Amino acid sequence: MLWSYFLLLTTLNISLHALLYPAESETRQVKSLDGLWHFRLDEQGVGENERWFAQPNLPEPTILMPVPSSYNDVTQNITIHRHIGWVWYAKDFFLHNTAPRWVLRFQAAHYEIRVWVNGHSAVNHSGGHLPFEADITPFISTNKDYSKVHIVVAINNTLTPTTLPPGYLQIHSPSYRELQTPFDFFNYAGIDRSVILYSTSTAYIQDITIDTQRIDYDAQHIATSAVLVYTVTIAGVNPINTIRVLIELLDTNGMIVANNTDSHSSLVVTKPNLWEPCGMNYTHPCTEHSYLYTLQVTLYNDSPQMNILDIYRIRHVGIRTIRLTDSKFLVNERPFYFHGANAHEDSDIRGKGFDHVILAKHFNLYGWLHGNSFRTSHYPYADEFYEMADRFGIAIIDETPAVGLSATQFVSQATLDHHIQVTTEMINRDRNHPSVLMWSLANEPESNVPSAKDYFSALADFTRSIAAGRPITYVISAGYNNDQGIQFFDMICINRYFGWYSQPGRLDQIPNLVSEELTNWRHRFPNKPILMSEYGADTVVGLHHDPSFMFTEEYQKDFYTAYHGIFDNFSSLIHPDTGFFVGELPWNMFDFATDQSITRVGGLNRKGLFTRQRQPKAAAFVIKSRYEHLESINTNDLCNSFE
Ligand code: BDP
Repeated sequence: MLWSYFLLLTTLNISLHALLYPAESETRQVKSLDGLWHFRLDEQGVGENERWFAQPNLPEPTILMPVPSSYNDVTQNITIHRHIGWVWYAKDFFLHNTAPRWVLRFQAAHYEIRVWVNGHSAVNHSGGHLPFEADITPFISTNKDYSKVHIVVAINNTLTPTTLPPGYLQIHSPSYRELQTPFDFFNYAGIDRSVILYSTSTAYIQDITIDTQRIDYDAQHIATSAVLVYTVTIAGVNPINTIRVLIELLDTNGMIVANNTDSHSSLVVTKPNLWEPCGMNYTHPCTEHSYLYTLQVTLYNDSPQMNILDIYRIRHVGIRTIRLTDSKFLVNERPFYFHGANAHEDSDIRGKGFDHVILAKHFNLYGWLHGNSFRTSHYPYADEFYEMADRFGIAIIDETPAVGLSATQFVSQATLDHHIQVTTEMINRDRNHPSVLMWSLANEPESNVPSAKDYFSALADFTRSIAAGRPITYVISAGYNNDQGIQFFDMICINRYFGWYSQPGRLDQIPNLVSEELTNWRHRFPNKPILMSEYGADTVVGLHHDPSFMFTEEYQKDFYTAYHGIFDNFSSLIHPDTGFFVGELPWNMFDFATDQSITRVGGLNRKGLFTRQRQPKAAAFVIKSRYEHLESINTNDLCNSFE
């Protein structure tokens, strides 16, 4: 069956608007609802029938639970750790009636969510990892100076064959229920990102998109001008011609470098400062900042007074282009080489809970490692990661939560619908971040089965129409000769574990196997650049053996070194004329939590270059010195070859 994505779009009611990050301005107030919330399990799943949302307090027993955080590892209670099903959260606060419109925003919660405000159903959402919000103005009293607000949230972490990621509930006995997850990370749940209340005026800026359309260069490859195209969407006003809009682009000194008064048009910037990815010899180190402009959008009343109604600023506008040739990944028309590491949102106690300490450490460690890129394996991360990546010039491959797809999913219309929905939500949220260089639509699907062909063809067709100038890919574990879907995508990203899952202990086998693998993929797809999107070995910190044995720090070092020589043979950086290999992303930057199993000692995947506490293993120093070397490779002489 050939899926018709046009039909899907019309029938699906996909939200085509981004949810602008809640930012304070002269016209917008932002209030954090983070902190301790009341929390309880609902093991029998009775809360909704018993109308817990309509009661002044959740029925006891409740405990206090931090938000944001996954709830699983905060207590000493194994029942909470491994709970499958509904949990409830509640919080009370006062809201001063200082604005005409209040929006309650969840940066993410996992997985199925219902929200009530003062007893009214405010919003339902399916899927972790992406924001959702509700205008709660109708539910708060406006006849006083303040309102008392009672929020109740019910969350169910049960994954099903049609959720993303999928999951399979096994009921072995009434006391032994198990959620089988076809992916290798713990299914953390709860309100794991911030909860925010923000205000807008009645007429407000609903959405902004901004993309670099072109950059012109002089003979020295210095940018002489750039054209940015943008769209501003306005809501809450009728008729629209009573409103005026002013769009201004500000440099880092706050000087206006371009402006316009159309809601959908372009900005021309002369002598632009480009956003550059870090860690290339022609750019900056990953500890220093890339150039970011601010886009300021102001909404006025079309009256002689020109009253300001709303102001919104995007502070991370980067001027840069992306283009793929058949063998290179070009950023600003220069070859870019991904040398970073994959990660997970994962840390002690918090699980997948967002935390500024973990965020700052994340980027400090990429800076230390000279790591210029990461993939948001295996789901979109918190917005703050993208803002930091924009700032430092760290490249992101932004990934949907479609991990663990098998033949069952490829024949499910519900899965495809949800995959399209989640891809749309991710692109809408992240498209204005210059750091996002590529969309990855799935990790290791069972793409060798025949039904994968139509599924990925439909998904690629749909995504191309909204890709905002980025190439699209998915990450492959299937073989070069049997993958059915990547033909519809732009880049080949392969995960390979020679010397670990295959040929265990045989480091000597790695070079030939890697070489054969890259050659075979190239032979089948001579027009698509190739990236090693995962490779790695579990390593117990402090375990040593000479000669190197699996799980020791020596083995992890030797494992990586065995791959690197071959990468260099095919590198598009080292061999500008013949190379087609555009990057390497070890698995993983940090040890991370998984289900308990006989292959995961202490419930951790230990392939981190760093421990879960962010301390380096010996291999981190090997990777660091390799990346310092890659960063020093002179590509200046290449800069004009692609114009
Ligand atoms: C890869 C998966 C990744 C796993 C890794 C591993 O993409 O999610 O964590 O294997 O087993 O195949 O370490």
